[in-house]
Amino acid sequence: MTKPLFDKHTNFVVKQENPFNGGPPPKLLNRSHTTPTDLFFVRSHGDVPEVDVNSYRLEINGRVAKVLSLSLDEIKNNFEHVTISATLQCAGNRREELMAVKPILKELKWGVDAISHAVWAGVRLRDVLSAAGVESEADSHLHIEFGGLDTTERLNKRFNFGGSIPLSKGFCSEVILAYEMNGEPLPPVHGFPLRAIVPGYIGARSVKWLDRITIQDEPSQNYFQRHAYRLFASDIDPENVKWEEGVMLGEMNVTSVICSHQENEEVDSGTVTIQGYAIAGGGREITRVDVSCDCGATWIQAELLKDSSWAWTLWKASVELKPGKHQLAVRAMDTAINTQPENISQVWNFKGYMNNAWHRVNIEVK
Ligand SMILES: Nc1nc2c(c(=O)[nH]1)N[C@H]1C(S)=C(S)[C@@H](COP(=O)(O)O)O[C@H]1N2
Ligand SMILES: [Mo]
Repeated sequence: MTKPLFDKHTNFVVKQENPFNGGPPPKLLNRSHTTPTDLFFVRSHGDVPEVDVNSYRLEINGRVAKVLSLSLDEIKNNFEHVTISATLQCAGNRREELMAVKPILKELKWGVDAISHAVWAGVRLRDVLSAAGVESEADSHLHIEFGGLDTTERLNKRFNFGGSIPLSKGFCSEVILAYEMNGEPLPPVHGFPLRAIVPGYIGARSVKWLDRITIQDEPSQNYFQRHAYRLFASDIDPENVKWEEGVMLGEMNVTSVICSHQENEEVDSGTVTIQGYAIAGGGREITRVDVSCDCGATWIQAELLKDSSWAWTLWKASVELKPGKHQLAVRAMDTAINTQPENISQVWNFKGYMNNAWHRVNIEVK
């Protein structure tokens, strides 16, 4: 087997080469709380831009008292260095299950692998914004637009990737501009030299190859804010869609996934250990993970391996299983007692986002 591009692990599953997209095999995904960088999933809408760090500048403009243009060294030297342990999840994670219900066109078929965890280091976004004279209280109604150096084509136009978050979120201490990932400089495929990390939000807002921050009255006009990454009802399709009516996605929802077993896997009877991950959006924490071995008729509580609020919770449960077919299922609950819908039909939408139905895996015990 040839090694995938961008220094990825030999077992990294490439979903698309141009632009490069892929993720880790589920069984390797929850082997450690922090995903090794060479297994960390990649979601890119355009080619990885080549950046000359000597001429690189981050521009901060729009509704600021002082426009800034910062080199990477200025970012590193002028602001406090901070680290945050945070999980990134794409809004398209688990789209494959939605596609099995009804086709979804022109979107990547993510299994449970569009999620990973890393320790990021950089500077707080709010420190940089404060240097530009942005005020958290007076400006709390504004939005922060992030622009990337990569380009992509949609609706016959070529443009840079971008998106935005409310200014109130941008002033939270967990939101950083990262130049390190797992103790190393940010690799090219993950956004070198600088990216936004917006924990608790869909991955799309953690803009890679970041070179522009614009403070503005409204959310970004970028395609990836105004068309893509909006959630529509199940009766909406590409023919009848009114783009402005979808919900612009921000915070993630609560979800949980089985990583230890794959569909139709055969296992030996006796003690079976089921493992996976769970994550709550918006900084809420996972309070409980329930596992069923009988299609959801009865449940047992999984053991939780806890970490910080911006991280996923890995979990495990051991069960005694007799020979025969079993449907494993998992559902999680967060601190706001949000839980997951039972059926995939309750969450189907034509862009294939935010699938958090109970995750089910059929196995055969021998
Ligand atoms: N500039 C830029 N930033 C981007 C993207 C992109 O295509 N271009 N993809 C976004 C999406 S949809 C996700 S889920 C995350 C994935 O981050 P990763 O590739 O480091 O896993 O990056 C986000 N940031
Ligand atoms: Mo994404």
